[in-house]
Amino acid sequence: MTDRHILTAVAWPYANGPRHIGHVSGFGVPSDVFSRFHRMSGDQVLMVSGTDEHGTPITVAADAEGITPRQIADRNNRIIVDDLASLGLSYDLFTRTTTVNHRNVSQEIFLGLLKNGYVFPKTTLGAISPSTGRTLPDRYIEGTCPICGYDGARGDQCDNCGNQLDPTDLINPVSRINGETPKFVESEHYFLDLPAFARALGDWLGTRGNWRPNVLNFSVNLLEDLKPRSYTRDIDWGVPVPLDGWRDRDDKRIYVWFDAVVGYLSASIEWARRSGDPEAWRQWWQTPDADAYYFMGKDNIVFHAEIWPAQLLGYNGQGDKGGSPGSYGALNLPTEVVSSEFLTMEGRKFSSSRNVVIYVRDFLARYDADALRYFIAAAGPESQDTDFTWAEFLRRNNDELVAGWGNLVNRSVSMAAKNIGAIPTPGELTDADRALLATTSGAFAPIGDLLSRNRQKAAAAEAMRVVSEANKYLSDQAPWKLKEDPARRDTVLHTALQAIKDCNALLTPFLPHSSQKVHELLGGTGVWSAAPQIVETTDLDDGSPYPIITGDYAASQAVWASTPLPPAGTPLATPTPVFTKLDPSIVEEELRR
Ligand code: MET
Repeated sequence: MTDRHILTAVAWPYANGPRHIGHVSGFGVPSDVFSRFHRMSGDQVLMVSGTDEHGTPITVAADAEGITPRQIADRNNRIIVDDLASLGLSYDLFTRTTTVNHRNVSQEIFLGLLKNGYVFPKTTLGAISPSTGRTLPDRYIEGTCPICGYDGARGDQCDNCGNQLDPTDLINPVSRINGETPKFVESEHYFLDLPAFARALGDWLGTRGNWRPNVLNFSVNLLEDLKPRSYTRDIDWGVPVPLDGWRDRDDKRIYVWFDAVVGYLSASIEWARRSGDPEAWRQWWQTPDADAYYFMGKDNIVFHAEIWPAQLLGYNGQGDKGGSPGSYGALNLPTEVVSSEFLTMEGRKFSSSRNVVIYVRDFLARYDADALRYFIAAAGPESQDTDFTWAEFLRRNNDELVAGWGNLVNRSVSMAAKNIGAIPTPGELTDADRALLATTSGAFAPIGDLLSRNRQKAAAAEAMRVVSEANKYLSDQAPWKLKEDPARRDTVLHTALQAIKDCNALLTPFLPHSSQKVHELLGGTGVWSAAPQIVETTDLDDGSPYPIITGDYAASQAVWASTPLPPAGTPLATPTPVFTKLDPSIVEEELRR
């Protein structure tokens, strides 16, 4: 184990429905590849997230179904937990924002900001529906964006230019629920004084030169137009505002985004409380050399590169008004906001309402989790918008996983099992043998460097290049032609199996499920790469039941280095294929679906 503490902070999926493969290509697979790589390197990773359960879409869904927001959240939390665990995402804790712990931590951050003067009260105009008299949530107001002129902008954000908006900013606002023009009435709110952080945010971003350029540029541009943002909303579902006269009101809550980002901290605290050392979270949040990497799709950048850092700076007393840290003490800012771009599907934007969508669970009902993980890592939207096509998914699966990696494993282990029935005894190595082993064992450093910088596409491509070197070695040495020279045949097979062991470690962050199988095919026993577990548990404070994702990842044997095969003579069985070859007919079939 190293002393390096790495927080993997994964965006919290919104609990208004099941997640599709576009979602998991943004926050999911990249964060898991990163965490698994660092755990293999011996670093102390804490990977946290949960379902984001407050906010208006959930109240609107609840109204539509005639059930409570909590019932909607409970149902979708469970679906999302199942999906993410099935994908093998190795959260130390995947929780939810409706816990008492999360409420308390969110309120502490608000109070710390208030104490330092970064949150202030102000009366503003809030939208209500003239026909019902009810508050009209920001997202349910649509109009023309005053910044870019896009005419489908919403009251909270313009999806075209990415700027945050207030409903009163919109030109020609209308209700998306019934088309009427909203009425704006006075309403008291608290605001986060973002302009007071312009200098501190600028200084911080000025030290972030190794971020992806598009993420950094976008974040720096946000600083040009910092305005106070409403910290509270007229809504009855969310974290109560922890002030006398506000706490018990059922029409004011903290804005969903301002509690959701606090989730990274509250989940770390919940994890520590569950681990039996309630202070353990501090190692990831308060030691100066701890790192925190935040993973998300690009529509979330503003909240992670501006709002959350501002909340942290204000809580720490590091904005223009100074101040002192709240009762937790000063908290670390993000090391990096790792944002991916968008995944489209067969040339179109994902849309649940227009049925342009592939839900994670539907995908996993028909295909292996590792096949999807590999596609996302090798061909996903890492730094530009990328199209998912079934034809490309089929090609990556059949050519790279099955014919490339799977075939190397299958033919080598088959030959050793058939001829020797065990790990062979190697004789003296030739130059060709040594060259292959130098290639595979030498690949950990450069691929590790790519993974530590989240260049996962390049890392996956390089790992597959090493696999093809091993395939070439096997074809060149042709152990099947060495019947007359069993000693040399055994040396070639031993070399190939050792190369496979190295390649398997290199591919483990991408392919945790199949790497366990390959480990066993090579005569290994025990856990190679631990899988996440769903555990039915209860709220630490109020006892209500919910499922979490957690895992004993320290039980994994996988390390980021070349490790020797089991001793010669360890029995090997005839392998079953590690990957499933897909019939080209699935492309037509899926396109019809
Ligand atoms: N719920 C948000 C989304 O799905 C992410 C929140 S991250 C704190 O975009």
